[in-house]
Amino acid sequence: MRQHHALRIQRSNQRVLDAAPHLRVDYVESTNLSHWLATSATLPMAIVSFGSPVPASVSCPVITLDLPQLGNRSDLEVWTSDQPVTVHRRNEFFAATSGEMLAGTVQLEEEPGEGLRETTERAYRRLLHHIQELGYPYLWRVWNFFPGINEDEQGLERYRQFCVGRYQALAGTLQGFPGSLPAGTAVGTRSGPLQLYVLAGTHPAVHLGNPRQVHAYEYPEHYGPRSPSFARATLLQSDLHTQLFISGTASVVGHASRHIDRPGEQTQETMSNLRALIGHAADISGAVPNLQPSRGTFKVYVRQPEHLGIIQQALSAIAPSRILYFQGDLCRRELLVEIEGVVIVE
Ligand code: 3EB
Repeated sequence: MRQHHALRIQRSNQRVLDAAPHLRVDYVESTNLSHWLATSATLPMAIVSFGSPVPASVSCPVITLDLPQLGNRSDLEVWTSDQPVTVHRRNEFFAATSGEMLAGTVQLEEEPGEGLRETTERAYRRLLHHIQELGYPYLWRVWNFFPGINEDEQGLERYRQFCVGRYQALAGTLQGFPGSLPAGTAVGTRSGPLQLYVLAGTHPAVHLGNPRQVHAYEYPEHYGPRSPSFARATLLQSDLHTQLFISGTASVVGHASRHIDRPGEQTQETMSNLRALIGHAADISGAVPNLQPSRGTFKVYVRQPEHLGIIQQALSAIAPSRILYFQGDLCRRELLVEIEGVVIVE
């Protein structure tokens, strides 16, 4: 377990602050962003937009995904820190650091004559290079977005091409691979470049498997020539609390997809997976499991917008303000719903 950080005196106002920064994830109605930031005690590290505009005055990395939000809402995902933030720009790489954590993004167009596999390998190599150079070599959480995820590219589905490129960049470079792989999400957008964004740190986090699932990085070859390089969740422990970053989680038990063509049942199975994962995380961190959604935030990717109602119904235990729904394509054709989140385990 990590030690508590030394207390630090801030000269300006003589307040005593803990030097360990804490990441907050909030969903903010897009028209309310300026007011929210102006009145927040925390500083922006990154903003994820699902199509709504972000004021140009925002100086942190902004990632805009062509991922339509469902349910007549227009939210931004806002990551903030309770400690000072510095931004770093390096061509295609843009990051913010705060103490021991980094939020960064690499966005690469797929060049003509280059396959998604090569673009992905290039993106990951650049990402690793830049985070290592800045002193934040440990991947804590990764998100991946690109269009046409289920389309064929030169005889292999684009998701599988992506998996090969990611594997090629990480397997030889990431110390401790595959046990050091972070929690991940990979979702298909309607359009846009390959977009990666990450949370990384100066020290390692703890990466977990799901007791109900095979590690994705040990999926049999049937699912693609290189298995997907991600953990089921990442635990970040600090003096304040323990945060569990949960990967995109679907109706997969063992390694098999369950409940083909049944969005309601897929959602229930996914919730069983989430409960098992959170219970496992609580065991490992010695905490009491708290799936009380009041302390968590969730994003739900829905393949077919007409399934929104039945999926929402299956998730009615989670407070609506803590859960966002998007139309996104998922990495197996038969998967209709995928849920990721950040939960406080205490
Ligand atoms: C699964 O369990 C669903 O390739 O990074 C979920 C989260 C999935 C992340 C990835 C894939 C990824 O296999 C698919």
